[in-house]
Amino acid sequence: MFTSFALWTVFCKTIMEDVTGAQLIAEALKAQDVEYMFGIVGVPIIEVAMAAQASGIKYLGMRNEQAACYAASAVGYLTGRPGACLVVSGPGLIHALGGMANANMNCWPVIVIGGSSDQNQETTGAFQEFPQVEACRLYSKFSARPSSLEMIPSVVEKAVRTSMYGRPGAVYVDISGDMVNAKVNRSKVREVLCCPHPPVSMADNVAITEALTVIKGAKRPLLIIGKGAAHGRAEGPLRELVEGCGLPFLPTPMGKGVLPDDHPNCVAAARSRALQADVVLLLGARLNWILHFGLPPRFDPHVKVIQVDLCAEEIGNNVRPAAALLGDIGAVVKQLLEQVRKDRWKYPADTEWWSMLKEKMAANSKMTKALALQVTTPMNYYQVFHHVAQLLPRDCVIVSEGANTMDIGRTMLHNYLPRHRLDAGTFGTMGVGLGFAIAAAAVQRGQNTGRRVVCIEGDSAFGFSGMEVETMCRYKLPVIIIVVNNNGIYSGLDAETWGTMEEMGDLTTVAPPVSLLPDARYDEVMTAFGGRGFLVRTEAELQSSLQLSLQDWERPSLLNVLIDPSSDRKQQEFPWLTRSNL
Ligand SMILES: Cc1ncc(C[n+]2csc(CCOP(=O)(O)OP(=O)(O)O)c2C)c(N)n1
Ligand SMILES: *[C@@H]1O[C@H](CO)[C@@H](O)[C@H](O)[C@H]1NC(C)=O
Ligand SMILES: [Mg+2]
Repeated sequence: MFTSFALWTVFCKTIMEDVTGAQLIAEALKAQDVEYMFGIVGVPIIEVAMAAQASGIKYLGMRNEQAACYAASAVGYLTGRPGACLVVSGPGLIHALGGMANANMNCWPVIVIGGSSDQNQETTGAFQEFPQVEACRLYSKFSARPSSLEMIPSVVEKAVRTSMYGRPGAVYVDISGDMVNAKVNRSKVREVLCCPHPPVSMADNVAITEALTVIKGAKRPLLIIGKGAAHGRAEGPLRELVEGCGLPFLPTPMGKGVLPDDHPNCVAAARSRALQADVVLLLGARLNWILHFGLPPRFDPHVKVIQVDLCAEEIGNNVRPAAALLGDIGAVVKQLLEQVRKDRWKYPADTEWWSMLKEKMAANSKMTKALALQVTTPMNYYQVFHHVAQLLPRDCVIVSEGANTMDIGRTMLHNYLPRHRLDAGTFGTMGVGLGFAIAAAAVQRGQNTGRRVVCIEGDSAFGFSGMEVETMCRYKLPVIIIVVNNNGIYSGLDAETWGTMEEMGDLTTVAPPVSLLPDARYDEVMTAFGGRGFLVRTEAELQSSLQLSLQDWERPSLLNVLIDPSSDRKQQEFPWLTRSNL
């Protein structure tokens, strides 16, 4: 009796009381199932962060808005609902633009909430005044300021919905300083329900029939699995299609793990060869620079592409498809499956194409193994990744960025689960790693998965958001950062050669632009905040420090792995097209 009376009182109070703009924003985000907010507070949005916490949203204070926005977008990719990024006016918002652009390029949902100067000071040179709604247009799918407090819940709902529906991306909601603390009677604010997951669309049946005719006529078929398939959670039907039809598949960098990298049909180890397919079933991947635009010499000039994409505007980019299947990846794959099951069609296992692919894979892995099994100090990239790969748990989330570090790591570190690889992505952005790792660690902890987040960084890549190690220490996120340290961007100088530079003249005129300080102690950045830091020079040190880090669930670790600054990768087949300067 008493309990229900107490609840009744609370209920009356909540509908009668006045609410602030800050509360409305926070409650609207919560109502839209936004679980995480990353940001940096200041005037005018401190109250928004506090209201978010009061509404039950987890707030993570970051050290730069760029990293905050990277983190919020990674939550969007990992959970399917956007994370929120909260920023102050002017420079705070400008810092977040990098994260919005990256999210838009990757097609990941994220909602940015920006405070702005008071409306009655617009055009007067107000503190941090900037045309924020206009500025965000180029970096988002939707950018608006609610016209009144009453409109906040519906504008937030529209923003969240827009970030998820169609091709996902970044959205921006502006809130002026005066709106943050202004009040309105709650009874005047219309309640807006949580927007459901995007409705599922399916391909035209005629196009499905066309696609099947092309697939069945293929001599050298290949499935390419992109991160659109990962985002669309298409792993179940995709596995059935690959296994049921006996087709070889190649994942794009973040398509890795949709099907496990050690699946017998995965031909990633013969990538160049596989791209010579005569029929490509393109699933949630774009024919952009990562896939060499679908053009020769990397692709067969007569390749028939069956393009499966959620986004109509993507169809036909660079290559006109032989069949265009517009729709949700999982749903379209199910449509294809239904047809191939009817005819019991299967690509034979004893074709020339399969033997060619298998031969090439064996040769490539032999070459990689030889590099990995060298025992030299300083180590090379292959040695480092070989030992890391042996110790990483199968279910860990791998975050990776750098040039050589990311490229070589991508081939040597396997993913076994979908959405467990986060990297520089479509936009090739350096500096994303620590924000992504923080987001992934928060999500894993929130879902109680017991899964580890391992962040493998080039020394240059690490520097972009290095101060976020403090964030990891503050929230006790047990991320393991491995800095593969070659003293520079792509390559560097050893300490001795660097020493001679100073004798050659002013360092700003003689030091190679790729150089970074030799043997920099990135491990001490981590120990400065109470995390574990390790300086690693040998294979034994690498193994023991990684094992110790994996046992510690209380705090983050950083392994500063000093490698040969001139260590490079194996010869590529098309060196003039290998954009290692990604
Ligand atoms: C935001 C941004 N700035 C600059 C670049 C250019 N860039 C490409 S890779 C890279 C860093 C590569 O060095 P490192 O992370 O140390 O990896 P390594 O190749 O040395 O292993 C840079 C600066 C970029 N991709 N993104
Ligand atoms: C809000 O509006 C309701 C309904 O009109 C009214 O009963 C209540 O007193 C108002 N609350 C305040 C704080 O003005
Ligand atoms: Mg480097």
